[in-house]
Amino acid sequence: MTFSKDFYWGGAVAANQCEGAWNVDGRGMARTDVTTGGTVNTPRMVTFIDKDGQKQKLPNHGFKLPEGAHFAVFDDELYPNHDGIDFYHHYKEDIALLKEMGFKMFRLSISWSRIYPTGEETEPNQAGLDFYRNVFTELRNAGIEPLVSIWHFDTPLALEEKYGDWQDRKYIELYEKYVTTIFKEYKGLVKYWLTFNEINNTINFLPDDASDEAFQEAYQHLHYQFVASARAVQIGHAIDPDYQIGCMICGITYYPLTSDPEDILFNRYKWEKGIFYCGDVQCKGKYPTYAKRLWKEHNVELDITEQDLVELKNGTVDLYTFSYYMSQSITTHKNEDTVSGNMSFGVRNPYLTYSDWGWALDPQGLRYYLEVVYDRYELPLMVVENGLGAFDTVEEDGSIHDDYRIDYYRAHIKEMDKAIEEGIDLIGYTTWGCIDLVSAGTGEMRKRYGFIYVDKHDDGTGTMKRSKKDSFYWYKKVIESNGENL
Ligand code: BGP
Repeated sequence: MTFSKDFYWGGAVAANQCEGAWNVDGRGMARTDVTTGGTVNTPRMVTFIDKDGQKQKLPNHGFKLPEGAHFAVFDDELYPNHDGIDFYHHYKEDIALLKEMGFKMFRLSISWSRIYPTGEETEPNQAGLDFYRNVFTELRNAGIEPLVSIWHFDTPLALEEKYGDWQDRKYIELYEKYVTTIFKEYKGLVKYWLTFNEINNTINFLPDDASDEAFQEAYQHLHYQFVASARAVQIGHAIDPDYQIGCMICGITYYPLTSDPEDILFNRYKWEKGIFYCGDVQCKGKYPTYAKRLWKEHNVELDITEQDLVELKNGTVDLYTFSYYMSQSITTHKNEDTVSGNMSFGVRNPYLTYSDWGWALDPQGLRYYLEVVYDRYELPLMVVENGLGAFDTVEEDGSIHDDYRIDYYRAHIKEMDKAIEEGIDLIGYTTWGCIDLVSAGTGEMRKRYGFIYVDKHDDGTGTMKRSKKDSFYWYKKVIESNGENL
């Protein structure tokens, strides 16, 4: 095996999906707090009061608050994120379990609205700062390096209501204030930071036939996030030159379904729009040549200042990190053999099998992705999400035999091993949802990823008790043997 002795084995979670405690200790509401539960077949909804004072719900994906409306929580709806798995009150117990598995790194996110409840206060919320200080200290004491996502989909709700979804330049200075606070506060406790989780989702999950207006908003949203990210890198390095600050891209490996040159070109453009556009700006510090083509396609005209371009240039990231769950096959041909499930838009690849949620199981796609992005950026890489969302069965004696999950990880780790063997500088692997948590895409608990089971169910019941699945013992051995014992 090729993993270096200081390879960061670990796992990952996000505040909005695990913390719960959504309205305690001065935390403000976040965008994710107005999202109801869904299932693989029914979308998550966003709840709000319309301009006539009526209760309304609309699908989360592509949601835009209508004129004169404001967000609201309705008592008769279930909001799984409100409880999460109550990591807020269980973090000591959870970190002890991660330590037992031998974790070297734990990826988690800070909830912006715990630090600045509406995003616009001048002073941060002390209780929020204390919570993360306690968590990071607990991790350090357990010998686990924190990897901190600064934004994981949970913009303070007050900002979103006032300025839309990153549709205002004001966001840049508010994000700067937030990152300055946390970079100073956690100096010496945290070294690795990620500016925006899956930043490319904004453009990648927009359907090709969306309106010009939707594309205009998506590209503008991204531009403000790019500048905010670049400012964060500069601020972070000024506060602590040792800070390692990364981008985080939703990594999907796209394949052309046929050898028709139209498909080959379509596939190339898919990579450019969906994957490279964000990585290129964040790693190379400038918009790529093909950006002009992408903007022109939808008559996009962006608010970009000369100073913004300077910021992008000066704020390139130190690391390229990404999530990887699946590949997708795409074609320009009419093809009815599509895959249903959440976030899987592709046509069926006859050479692959699919998860219960319709995600293509493709470990080789991970190696392909690693090779492509390393060649392009030559930056240290981390796979910061990877995993199998599956139904788990608790046996009478409490055991959980999740061999399917073990097989999934084994196959992906083997491909990472090959990539390292080739010379790719892969420095870490944090598996997604190492403790069961609420699904971001569907809001379900039954879509479980963890090595650690949490007794929490989709109807809101459960004791929150933690228990170890078979994969817990397996991953412990993998880490102990530094990837030898698979
Ligand atoms: C990524 C997100 C995570 C996460 C994961 C799995 O898109 O960064 O927050 O949840 O996907 O997706 P899901 O929860 O829909 O299974």
